[in-house]
Amino acid sequence: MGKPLAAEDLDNRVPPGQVLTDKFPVLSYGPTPRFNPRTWDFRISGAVEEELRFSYEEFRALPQSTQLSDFHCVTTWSRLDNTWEGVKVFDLMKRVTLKPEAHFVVVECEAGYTTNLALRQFLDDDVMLAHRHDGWDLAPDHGWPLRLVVPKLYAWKSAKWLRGLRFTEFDERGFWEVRGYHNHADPWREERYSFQEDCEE
Ligand SMILES: Nc1nc2c(c(=O)[nH]1)N[C@H]1C(S)=C(S)[C@@H](COP(=O)(O)O)O[C@H]1N2
Ligand SMILES: [Mo]
Repeated sequence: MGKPLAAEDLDNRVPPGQVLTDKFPVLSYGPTPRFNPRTWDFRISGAVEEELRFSYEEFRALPQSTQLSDFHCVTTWSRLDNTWEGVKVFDLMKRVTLKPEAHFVVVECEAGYTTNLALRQFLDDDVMLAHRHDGWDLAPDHGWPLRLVVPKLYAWKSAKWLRGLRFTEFDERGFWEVRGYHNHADPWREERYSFQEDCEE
């Protein structure tokens, strides 16, 4: 990383209980899937007026953006100032007409990994479908060819190896959210574990 951050900046950037790293650890449940550009597609389904399917070429032709953001894993490492390149959710959603009952999204990945977000979190202007990180194509272990980046939430919501989005009326907990992790995952509130949800109003 570049120059060291001043202490007051660090307080604003590093959520409670997190430790900084310059490395980029790999956290995956299960093996890294193989990517085949001829069979890969990206599907938008559920509570939408028209379901959509993008081939790999069609997806790569979507408008590209670059964004800088921080990344916080619930296992307590945080990596600041990641440069992500890809498609902003804001731009992708110009192609999608949601039905009025769409309130949540299930993010669908290779091998059955999923994660869930409320629409308000998903449509935030820093959420992105990224294919590059810090000037390089994503490494296979980091989600090549496409991953979600949700900077404001713990990183298990930043799903790797994306294949689609399914919009829903009701909230459906994802892979880690049914295995003891918090449904909302706000690192600033240390929303780590699902048992904490019982103490909230
Ligand atoms: N498909 C999929 N996405 C995933 C995971 C996973 O196991 N499978 N792990 C999550 C977790 S717990 C974290 S911390 C981040 C880690 O991303 P990285 O391996 O690129 O650092 O990816 C998230 N996205
Ligand atoms: Mo994680």
